[in-house]
Amino acid sequence: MLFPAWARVGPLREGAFRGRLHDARTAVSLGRVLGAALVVCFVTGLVSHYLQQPPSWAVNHLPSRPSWGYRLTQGTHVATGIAAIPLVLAKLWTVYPRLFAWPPLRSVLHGLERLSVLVLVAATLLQLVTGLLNTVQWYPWPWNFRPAHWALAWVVVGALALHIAVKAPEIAAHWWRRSPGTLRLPAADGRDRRAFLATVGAAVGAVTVTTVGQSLTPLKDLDLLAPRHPDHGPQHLPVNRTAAAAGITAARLADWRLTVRGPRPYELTLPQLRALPQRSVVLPIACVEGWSKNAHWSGIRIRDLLDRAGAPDHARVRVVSLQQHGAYAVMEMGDLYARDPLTLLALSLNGDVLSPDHGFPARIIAPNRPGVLQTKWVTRLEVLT
Ligand SMILES: Nc1nc2c(c(=O)[nH]1)N[C@H]1C(S)=C(S)[C@@H](COP(=O)(O)O)O[C@H]1N2
Ligand SMILES: [Mo]
Repeated sequence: MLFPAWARVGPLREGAFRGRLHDARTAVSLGRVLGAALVVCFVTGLVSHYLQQPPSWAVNHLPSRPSWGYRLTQGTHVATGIAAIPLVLAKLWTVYPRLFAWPPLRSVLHGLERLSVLVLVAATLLQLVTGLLNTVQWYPWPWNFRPAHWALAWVVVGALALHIAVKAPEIAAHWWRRSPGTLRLPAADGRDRRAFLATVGAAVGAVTVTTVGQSLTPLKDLDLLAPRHPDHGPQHLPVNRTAAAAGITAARLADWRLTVRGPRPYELTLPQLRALPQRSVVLPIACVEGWSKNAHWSGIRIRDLLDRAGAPDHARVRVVSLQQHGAYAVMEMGDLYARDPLTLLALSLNGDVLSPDHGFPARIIAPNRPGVLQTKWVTRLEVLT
């Protein structure tokens, strides 16, 4: 006998878990909301990945509209990820007695199913926790966050799809409160379940309401837990990396000029840039970490700067910052962004000259673009053909 009866002790005992909420109906009620949150989080994560790091063939096809697109998708990504944390904890509480199912292994197929659940639980917990820590820019692990978050996302959806497929009959049987053919549940059970689900709903509501204001600005006054508050920062806009943190010093700005490389290269000083036709736009900074806010920007259209350099219509642009180290010192944008009339080399923010922390003397602001690509302290544009 593979699993002798005497080994059936502690939580492995028959009837060790008597709670009536550890049942399939509760698991399905929670699972479908959790599943929806994870799918929305996954899809918005894909959007973020491709906007930030497109494969080379896609660079010139990334849409620069709607201008608020990334603000919406990334705000949703972070909000659904945060909401999924209490949901996943409640779901695990509901089903954990199954960890002690007897016998532990019924067949090879049963073993594989248990293994897939282990992968699903481990990957989901790791993904949600590291994602949450990323929103506060805390990386207490040795690997690079972004590629790991990307790879793990596929593990989570793959394991989730398998889980839903394996459980499809059970999900279908418990989808409705009273499935045809099943016994009517005792009233007390229904009441307990409603109380439990209401508590989980309250927890989801609490974490959402206290964080979503970082991006959904009408709720900004309730934003008690998010790392950034939309109103806190110079010129009424939060700052992710300060000039000091990026190594931008007064000495390095002393003889600043904008260099444009292309078929007809040129250089412009700040007074010369200010003398060019200025445009004003309202566009958000939408940080990948979940905060976002609209602001008024003015400066010179990138397309005007490119035309002056004799750039062909389909040219991409490389934007180089004065910042010397770090992933955001250099960025590229495709032609749809570069040609969009809203894309500026901004010199001013909310009516004043850019503050040092917002990228003085010049920064990029473009529609539907992850914050990480809104390069600050721009020193050079390179036409790429
Ligand atoms: N050169 C450079 N530009 C940068 C960054 C940076 O670290 N270095 N951070 C980016 C990030 S992550 C965001 S969200 C925006 C924030 O712009 P803000 O600080 O003006 O709000 O700037 C982007 N531009
Ligand atoms: Mo950001």
